[in-house]
Amino acid sequence: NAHKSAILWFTGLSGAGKSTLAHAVEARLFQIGCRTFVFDGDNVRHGLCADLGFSEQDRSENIRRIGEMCKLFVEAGVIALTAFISPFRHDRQRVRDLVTEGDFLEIYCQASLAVCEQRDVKGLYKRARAGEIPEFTGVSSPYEEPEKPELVVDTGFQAVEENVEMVINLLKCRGII
Ligand code: GGZ
Repeated sequence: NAHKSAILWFTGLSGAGKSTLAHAVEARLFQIGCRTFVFDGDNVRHGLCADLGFSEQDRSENIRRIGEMCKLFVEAGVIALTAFISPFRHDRQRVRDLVTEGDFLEIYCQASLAVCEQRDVKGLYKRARAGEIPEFTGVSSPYEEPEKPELVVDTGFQAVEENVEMVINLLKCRGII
């Protein structure tokens, strides 16, 4: 199967559903024979970025390293999917500028803080509100919404499969698959 390589950059709050959507999209791409890889906190923050925390500086370095890694995967012909909060616009822009125009697709996983906080899958919002986790995104650290993302998906209320469809359509429109 001939397909182009690209970076699918999912951004949004903790609990917005970035990782879930990225893995669901990957499953669909795998079915049609695409080479893919998903980067998320589970495989990056415990290894490559284990030395980094959540200060603005550390988050920037986290995103910089992930961006450089994705660039290599793009060179290898892979569709790289990433699921990081990546709260700062300038960090996302820096990754965009690393690769050929059109290879970086920013996908905003939009879910309100209220919804994410209500889900609170890992109990982190509760701990953040209690002051146990400093600089928690949405609570005590900013999230800068994308201004011109390639796609906005409503991960607050829309079903995962419908959002997968939106992403797959984007990839078709852009000639990636
Ligand atoms: C935000 C934090 C924090 C703080 C730990 N702020 O829901 P999760 O658990 O699995 O996703 C969050 C993850 C965020 O890591 P990223 O590498 O995506 O962040 S960034 O792009 O900003 O570098 C959350 C957990 O780590 N976590 N402390 N203070 N999220």
